[in-house]
Amino acid sequence: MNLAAAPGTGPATSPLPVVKRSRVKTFADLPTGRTLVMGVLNVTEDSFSDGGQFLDTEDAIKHGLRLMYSGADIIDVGGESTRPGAAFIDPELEQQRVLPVVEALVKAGAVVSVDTMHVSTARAAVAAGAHLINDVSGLTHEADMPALVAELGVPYVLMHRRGDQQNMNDYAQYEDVVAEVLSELEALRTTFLDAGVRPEQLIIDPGLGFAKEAPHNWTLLHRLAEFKALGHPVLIGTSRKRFLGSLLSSGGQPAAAQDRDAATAATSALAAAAGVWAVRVHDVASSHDAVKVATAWGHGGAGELRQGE
Ligand code: PMM
Repeated sequence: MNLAAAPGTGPATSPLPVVKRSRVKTFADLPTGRTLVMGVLNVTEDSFSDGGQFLDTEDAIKHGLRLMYSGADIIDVGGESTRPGAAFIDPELEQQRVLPVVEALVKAGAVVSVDTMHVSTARAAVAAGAHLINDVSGLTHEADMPALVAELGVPYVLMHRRGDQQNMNDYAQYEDVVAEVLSELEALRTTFLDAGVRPEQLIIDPGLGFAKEAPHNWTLLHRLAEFKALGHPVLIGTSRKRFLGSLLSSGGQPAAAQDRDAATAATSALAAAAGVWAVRVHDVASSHDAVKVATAWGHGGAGELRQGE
């Protein structure tokens, strides 16, 4: 397949940006002394905050490089919108969108994750150099995912969700959101371990905004320690989400998605102080600063941050 010429990835004649080859990074190269910043790169037409901006392959690669130079530790490349009500897309089209971007960013020296619910896309992205799989399906989509993760041996983000992008809001009903999300994640974890996945491969995500209303999201954020207690690294995604828009609303109108980055950075600082492994954000620079502040605060003056950390 000629990925550069694939439909939905830009005109066949448009040359891709020249990407200087850097030393290819591995997952083990990621810093360990602080919370990591994962930059969001949606190669989609309809993601709620940046849909349509980076559908063209060249624009997507350029934005990925911008995220990298802004301090992203990981670039999360997705080709299918997961916002409530989004249409399902064919994994073939998803691959046409994400694979050339994954390849180019890996070549440029980025650690790359692929945000996908599809086994075929996860497999192809890892073959193209992706270092981890970020699956928001909560295993509601493709039952073969645990077998693939066991086979590939790569890190995998296990996120909590109920239902799919078309009906998940109907399932945002909990008696005790923390207890229920934890027990549903534990059941999923068992499925992965039974399939042969090693515990060290799993990264846990409570899935903020996925079958959750604003009060659920705030309760989950308030009690991140209980997710850390599962014994895996924890990832959270608050970036520009609806619950931040409602918090910042004025005159009865939620704040626009692009006006939620300061609030996102505040959640990054608090999540870093709570010891999460990574925050997934659109505006990398502000969250990178936020994480640095939280780390320095946590050290209480004992030990300097190394350059670049
Ligand atoms: N949120 C979105 C997409 N992918 N992945 C993980 N692990 N956690 C999240 O919270 C998450 C995600 C939706 O946000 P977007 O449409 O702005 O990418």
